[in-house]
Amino acid sequence: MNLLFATNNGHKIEEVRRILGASWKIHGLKESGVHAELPETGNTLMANAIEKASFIHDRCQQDCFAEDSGLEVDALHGAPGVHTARYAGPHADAGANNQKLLLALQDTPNRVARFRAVIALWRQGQLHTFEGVIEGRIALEPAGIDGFGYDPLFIPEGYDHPFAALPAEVKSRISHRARAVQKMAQFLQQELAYGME
Ligand code: ITT
Repeated sequence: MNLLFATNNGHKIEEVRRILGASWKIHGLKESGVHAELPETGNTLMANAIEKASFIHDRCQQDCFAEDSGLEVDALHGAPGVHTARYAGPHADAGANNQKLLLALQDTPNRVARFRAVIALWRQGQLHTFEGVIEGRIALEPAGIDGFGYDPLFIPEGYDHPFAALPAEVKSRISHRARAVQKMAQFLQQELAYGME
């Protein structure tokens, strides 16, 4: 199945391809010739996912999905949440974001956090949403080189190392993104199965 993924984040595309396997053809915006800044003006991940998917759906007149994700830290009352990408400033890179997070938690024994992803899918004129969550905690210092964003700091529940230091296969199976994508894939597979009856 071919799917247009309304994102400019190459790491997300790579991960979704790994999660879904070769029978799904995931096309990012740039490789589809769509050069667009995606609007993200909402106050929730859901609102932003819908805004991004709808923006590309309107513009390209074709089925597509978008994903908005964020890190929620209990000791920071759910921050950075919807501001996760820009936690240390509008053009902050992952290193600056990670440093700011470590600083914010430096005197805090409570390291509990979770990643949440919301997918909005436009399919045959209808909007569908899917959510995935992974519980975990924030490490005391960064480790590992895989992944992106906060992966050097986020230790998923049941593991002793952050995503960036775990095999990519683990993240593809249990991450917030994996859980949301698996729900979307199940929905599309069911839809295809009904369509073939
Ligand atoms: P698009 O809007 O183009 O999809 P983006 O990077 O701006 O790309 P988001 O607005 O959803 O995406 O920002 C989510 C941020 O949350 C992302 O930039 C990372 O900093 C962080 N993040 C999300 N998922 C992550 C993951 O699996 N591992 C590490 N950090 C993650």
